[in-house]
Amino acid sequence: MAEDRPRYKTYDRPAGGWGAAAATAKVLLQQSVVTKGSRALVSMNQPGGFKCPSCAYPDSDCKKTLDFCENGAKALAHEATKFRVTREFFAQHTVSELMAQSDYWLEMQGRLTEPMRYDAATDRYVPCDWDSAFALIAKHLRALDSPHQAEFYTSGRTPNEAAFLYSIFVREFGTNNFPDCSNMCHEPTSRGLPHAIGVGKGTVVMEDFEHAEAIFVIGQNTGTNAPRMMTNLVEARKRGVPIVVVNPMPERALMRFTEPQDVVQMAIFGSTAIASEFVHIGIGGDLAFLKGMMRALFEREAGGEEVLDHDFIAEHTAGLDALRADVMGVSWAEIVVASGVDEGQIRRCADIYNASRATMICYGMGITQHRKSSQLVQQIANLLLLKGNFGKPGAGISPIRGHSNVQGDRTVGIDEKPTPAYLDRVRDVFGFEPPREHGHHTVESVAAMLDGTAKVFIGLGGNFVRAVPDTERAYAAMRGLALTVAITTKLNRGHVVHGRDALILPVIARSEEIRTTAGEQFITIEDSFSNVSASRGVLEPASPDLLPEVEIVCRMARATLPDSNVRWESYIDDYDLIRDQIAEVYPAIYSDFSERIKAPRGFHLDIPPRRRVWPTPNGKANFLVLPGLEVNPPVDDRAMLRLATVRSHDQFNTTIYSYSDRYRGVYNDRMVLFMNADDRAERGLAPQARVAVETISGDGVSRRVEGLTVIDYPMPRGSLAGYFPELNPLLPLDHYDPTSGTPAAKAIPVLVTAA
Ligand SMILES: Nc1nc2c(c(=O)[nH]1)N[C@H]1C(S)=C(S)[C@@H](COP(=O)(O)OP(=O)(O)OC[C@H]3O[C@@H](n4cnc5c(=O)[nH]c(N)nc54)[C@H](O)[C@@H]3O)O[C@H]1N2
Ligand SMILES: Nc1nc2c(c(=O)[nH]1)N[C@H]1C(S)=C(S)[C@@H](COP(=O)(O)OP(=O)(O)OC[C@H]3O[C@@H](n4cnc5c(=O)[nH]c(N)nc54)[C@H](O)[C@@H]3O)O[C@H]1N2
Ligand SMILES: [Mo]
Repeated sequence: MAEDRPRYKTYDRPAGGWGAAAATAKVLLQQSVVTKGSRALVSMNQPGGFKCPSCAYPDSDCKKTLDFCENGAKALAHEATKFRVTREFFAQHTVSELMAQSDYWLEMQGRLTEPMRYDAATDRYVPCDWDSAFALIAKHLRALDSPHQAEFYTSGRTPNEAAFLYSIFVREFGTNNFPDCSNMCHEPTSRGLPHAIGVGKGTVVMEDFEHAEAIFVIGQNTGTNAPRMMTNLVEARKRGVPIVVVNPMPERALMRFTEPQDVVQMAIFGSTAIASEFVHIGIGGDLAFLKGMMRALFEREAGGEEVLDHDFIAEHTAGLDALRADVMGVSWAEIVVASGVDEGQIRRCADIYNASRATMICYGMGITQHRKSSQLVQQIANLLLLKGNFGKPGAGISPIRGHSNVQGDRTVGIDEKPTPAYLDRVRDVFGFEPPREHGHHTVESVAAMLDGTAKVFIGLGGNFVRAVPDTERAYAAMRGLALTVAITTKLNRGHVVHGRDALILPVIARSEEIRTTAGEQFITIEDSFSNVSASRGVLEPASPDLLPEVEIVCRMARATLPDSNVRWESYIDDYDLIRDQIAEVYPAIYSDFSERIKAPRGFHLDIPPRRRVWPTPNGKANFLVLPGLEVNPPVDDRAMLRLATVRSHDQFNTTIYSYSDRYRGVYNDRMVLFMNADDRAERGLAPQARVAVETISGDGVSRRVEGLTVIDYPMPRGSLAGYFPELNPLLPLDHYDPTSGTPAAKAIPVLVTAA
């Protein structure tokens, strides 16, 4: 069909608007859930309803009757889909056949319906009752020589209640091996920021948008990955607030946007220009850009102007002199080369920052996925501290998280490096001695599988094997395991790349009701702005044989730890009892959890820097130095290009909704490479040439992806972009930020050659 042919064409309309409305209608139709889906959307992100399963952006606090975006609607439609993966489906397809299918095809088969076990004799998944599934898990776990031979992954859609119990189960079992999707995502925020301001979370709340006088959006594709934030940006622009966008890709929604919920703007085909300043940064150029801005401020101070907040600095901070010496030690010429941005523009951005009495800096994966990401996050904090941009309305740091509960999972115990104080609480509350040695993060867990130490993998949500780096090695790693368990809603690669024994355990999804013998239960999540709120599904579960994640965790624990004194059975029925335990383990932030959660919009977890209290060892906010201008090791090859692996507008991480990426003008193709036309021509490549990409790495492993089409795109020279997860085979496992363990998925050194 001509419709399905790849097409590449500039998208010159504003993002959002009628295009978004049409896409919402289309996906409901495609999943055959127009009535059911529309009914569910009315309850999404409303008090008494359920939380969007897509991103972690908070609900609007104004009384919107509809509070969802195009991409939330896609997530919901794919969850509420009428299609089902049944035992007949598995009887019809061997696992080898399923392996040959695309990620898109696997996703489109629909919701999983009953527990299944891999049968090697027939190379098929066969039905398996829940009790036998838990018995199989227990058998494998109890057979290990050491609890550290098992890896317990969590993906960020898991609610607080299930994540908390999982962390208790795994610690009672005896390990801190908690590889987590956060390890690939905002871990640099969690590990880097505490040294600067004492917490590893953002410090802004929704109302800060109303008071901000300048907003920076760095390395984040807002219109696609946190679309509800566009409402805040549109409102800010209408108030005349300058918005500085720093990105190697001129993302459409950050240039021009039509608010789909603004009736007037929709009717008159109006739109709002978002970026008042677009900084076309080279990949990895952010450190130099931030230092350039700080240098401009220091120069003005040296010239006699008062631009820094001296009272704030004197009372609340330490380390300014060392920072100034470091920043003044790099020349403008070096800054311009390393950032790819001219001096005039950096100074202009510094002027915008200087003129604002309250600045917010929001950032995403463009900051966190480099080799020195944790320290790069600290440089953002430096810039904010210079003008006292913490603890006042409209100001602060705002990591825009990914998964809807990725932040909450970490708060309630999913942490491979738990603090001694937390472990003492667990011991006192639950009466067992938790392991003290640190466990594996995601990259370490893959390494442990490769070297044969790890034998069992349990995935609470997610699609681990497709999300991690080094696809081929990751597949080999999974296949070497004795048991893999996928606790999931939809079919994905992690089910077909599996261990010798394998289980698929299907769960009740976010939009669906949870009923237990004690009545209807709700779960809770924590959003990007640290609000904790309740989520109650409204739809009938996709199948009668699904279990809630809480029950799966409890029954896994009960089967594995028959002598446990933890009251697993009671938690299955009554989720308030779980919240009471969370309150006991975290009295400082979660006291009275069961009561406070009754407020229609939940409650906010205390973030001390909002009160200008800094839980750091010296009790101050610290200016921290990262010498030099590079966040990725230099590569001695003049033909090298830096590749960022990014999301399209039509995917949720490894879930592919369609092959198109409307705002970047790509239709029916994901095997593309966004490239500067001069970089292309320099390599003797014709427009839309077919190319191969190869990673430059010193480890002797060949990493190559073929069959990509080059698209001339406004990328800075030397910077390339392409899609995750198709390009994960190019990302070496050891190419990560050592402080956080986060793979440098935005900065893969590669060569591009004709195919
Ligand atoms: N619809 C939808 N929503 C999602 C997701 C999804 O897949 N689909 N995923 C969720 C998850 S888990 C996450 S973590 C978030 C991710 O949301 P984002 O943080 O927006 O993630 P990416 O799409 O990976 O791209 C980040 C942006 O960084 C830019 N970039 C690349 N390299 C650099 C650099 O060196 N410097 C700068 N300044 N920018 C750079 C890219 O051009 C891109 O615009 O979204 C969440 N929300
Ligand atoms: N190259 C490269 N790699 C990356 C990234 C990148 O930008 N570039 N981004 C990284 C980031 S930020 C992240 S967060 C990770 C994502 O890694 P993951 O979180 O592991 O991956 P997802 O694709 O979000 O997982 C999708 C699967 O989750 C299951 N699922 C959906 N809803 C539910 C639910 O309610 N409960 C349960 N139990 N299961 C559910 C479904 O079966 C679905 O197939 O990928 C990382 N990998
Ligand atoms: Mo993420």
